[in-house]
Amino acid sequence: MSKCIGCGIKIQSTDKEAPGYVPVSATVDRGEAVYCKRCYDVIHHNKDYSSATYELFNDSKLLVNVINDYYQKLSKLKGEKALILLLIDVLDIYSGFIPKLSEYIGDNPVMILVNKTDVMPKSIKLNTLGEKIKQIGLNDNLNVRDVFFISALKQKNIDDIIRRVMDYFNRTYFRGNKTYLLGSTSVGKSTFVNSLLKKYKMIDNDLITTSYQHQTTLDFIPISIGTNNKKEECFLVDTPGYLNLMTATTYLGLESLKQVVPRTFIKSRSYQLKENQTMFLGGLVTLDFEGDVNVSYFVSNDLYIHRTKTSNKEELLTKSMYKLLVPPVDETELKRFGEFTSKTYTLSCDEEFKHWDLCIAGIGYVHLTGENFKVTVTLPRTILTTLVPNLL
Ligand SMILES: Nc1nc2c(ncn2[C@@H]2O[C@H](COP(=O)(O)OP(=O)(O)OP(=O)(O)O)[C@@H](O)[C@H]2O)c(=O)[nH]1
Ligand SMILES: [Mg+2]
Repeated sequence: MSKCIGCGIKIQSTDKEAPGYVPVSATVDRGEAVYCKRCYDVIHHNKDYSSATYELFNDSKLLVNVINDYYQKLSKLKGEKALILLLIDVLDIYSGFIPKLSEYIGDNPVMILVNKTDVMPKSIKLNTLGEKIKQIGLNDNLNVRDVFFISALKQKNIDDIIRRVMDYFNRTYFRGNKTYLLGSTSVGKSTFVNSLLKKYKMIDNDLITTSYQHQTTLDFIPISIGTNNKKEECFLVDTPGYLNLMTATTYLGLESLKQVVPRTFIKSRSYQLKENQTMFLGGLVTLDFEGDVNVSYFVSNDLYIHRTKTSNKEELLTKSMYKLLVPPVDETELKRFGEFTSKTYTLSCDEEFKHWDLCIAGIGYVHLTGENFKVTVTLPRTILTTLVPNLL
């Protein structure tokens, strides 16, 4: 049974609405790559298929099945000698690690590719981020060898990676001939494969289907990328994304994704706050400040930021939710996130802790400086927030 080259799913001709559908007339083997109807519709008509993901949040059994299915696919890697490229979104470094990954890949070497760096302002020191990211990987028992900062979309630093991959392949002790691209959904794995193939002139147009919607790649897609010094064929394998439940983007509809996922490089927005001010990131995150504090947001330029006196907060929330304060665009989207939670941090800056950075998974970074201040962060419980000193 052949597979769709766009998403990796097995081709079928019985259910028009299910992934993998190709009319019988088109399944005749002409030696060409076959795209299923879902991929065709996404590539040519930018079709919205996100309802499949959002239905999962109404049915916990379906959600568990999807997660189990992911690990079932990953279990093919158990015991295999391979090189792992783990993609992490630069706006999502803490939640981007796949839970329990080391149980599946053992001590195979891992190269971490921090993707989408094209959106980060030049002022951000990526080296400090790199050290943190390596440490998170090591703490997760991954055999992290290198951390690269890349842009799959803009083909930034792709050369360094392919050189390192071929280096692994050519070492005699490295017997496996597969490199697996792993990571959360929408982190840019398939974009990376397309970029690499285009850069080395193996293709002119994208081969694998990519989209800002989630769960685009549905099964493993092995791509031949050359031979090692024993003339064995080497494969780069694109894989389905892990459905990351700790990042905001997983729960957002297409309209909201356009506002939250940066499309161009981020222009940081800075505010000097005095006593008891509240700031909203759309209607998803509320930050209540006490004391004098300088705040800079490294989030999408299209994400609405609003500032008000804390005493006006509740009234504004009631009046402006789904209108001014978006996302969420409506109650259905809000409900996908489940309950909200608040956490208060009492912070000060000095010689040692020059500033603090709050990482909000999938949304970005909030950079805080002040002598003594408090910040209360209210957001959906499921979104991972991490506060670290001197990160950016
Ligand atoms: N700004 C920016 N966007 C990127 C980059 N790489 C990928 N994207 C965008 O991220 C979205 C997801 O990309 P995909 O390549 O489909 O992601 P994936 O990891 O294969 O996703 P799944 O197949 O769902 O697991 C698309 O809209 C891409 O254009 C990058 O380097 N920079
Ligand atoms: Mg993909």
